[in-house]
Amino acid sequence: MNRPLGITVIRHIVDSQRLHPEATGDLSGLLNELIVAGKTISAEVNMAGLADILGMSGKTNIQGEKVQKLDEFANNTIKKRMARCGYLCVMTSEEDDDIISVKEGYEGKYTLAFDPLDGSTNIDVNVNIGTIFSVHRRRSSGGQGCREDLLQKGRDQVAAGYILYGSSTMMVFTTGDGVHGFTLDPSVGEFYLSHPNIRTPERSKYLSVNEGNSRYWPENVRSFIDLLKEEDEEKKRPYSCRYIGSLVADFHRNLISGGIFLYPRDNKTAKKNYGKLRLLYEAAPLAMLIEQAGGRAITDDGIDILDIMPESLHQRVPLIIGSKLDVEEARGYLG
Ligand code: AHM
Ligand code: MG
Repeated sequence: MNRPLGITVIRHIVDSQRLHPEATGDLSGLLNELIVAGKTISAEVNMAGLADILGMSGKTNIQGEKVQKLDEFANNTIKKRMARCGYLCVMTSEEDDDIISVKEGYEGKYTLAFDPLDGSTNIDVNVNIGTIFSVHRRRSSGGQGCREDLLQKGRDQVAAGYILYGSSTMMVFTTGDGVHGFTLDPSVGEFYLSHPNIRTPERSKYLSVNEGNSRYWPENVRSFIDLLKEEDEEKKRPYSCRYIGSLVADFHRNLISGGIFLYPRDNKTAKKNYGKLRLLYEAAPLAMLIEQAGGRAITDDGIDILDIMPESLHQRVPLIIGSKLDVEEARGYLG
């Protein structure tokens, strides 16, 4: 990549803002703060494997500070940074039970929902993890925001995206003008545009599902997944199976290469009767991204994820997301 000529994420955001003369710059400012938080988390994630070697995995690190677990670190980094960015009125995190207030005097017009470190079971084994975010415009007027500001349909998101900590760190986001991907050059500390206007293939290449749960799935889900594994020359089936167990990483691979990811409801536990994944922190932001890239996201009974009105902050939802033709086939089959 030619660095001096590369388009940085900030330049891309500012250029996009120029297309909207009515924009105040607040959304650009908010994204900029998220980028800084993402870079901070990325640096820490890259050090995670060294923690033991450097003797920092105990209770205190060499500076005498308490060492936090990586997911706590990510959560605190975003909360602290965003609470005084001046663009938000309230936040919610997958890691916190209740809404998160912003600093008094710094209230702004947007809300933020985030999963600080998705795929956290993969942290200790050096497998890709990521931060997912979702931004809405507030509904209340002035002062601190409230729960109702956060309980909005995915369809009304003004921005959504993720930062993936993988073989390289990538930021992928949309503000409703397509999906764009940026790769972090760690030697410069800048994200450069590497994947402009991502379009996901219409037909899947990969099938991503936790087959270990198959005995607990509803019968129609099980037979639909069996169908994806049957030979079909025209649809190039059976699809290859790929399942990382980090939604953000499974999603990213399928976004680029084409794929269908399913986390249906199961009858293993009462909780998972609604699926495992969370509407506000996982399903809705990824649904906005996939629709912007030409794909689809639905529940296992055929409802568009973006049309679901959330009732609670940590609501779970069965999720089928990915290439348009396969997700529409699922809708026809299951809906
Ligand atoms: P997390 O946010 O606590 O990490 O949990 C969500 C993760 C997703 O990233 C992933 O798709 C899913 O859980 C994997 O679940 P399972 O191990 O049941 O297949
Ligand atoms: Mg998660």
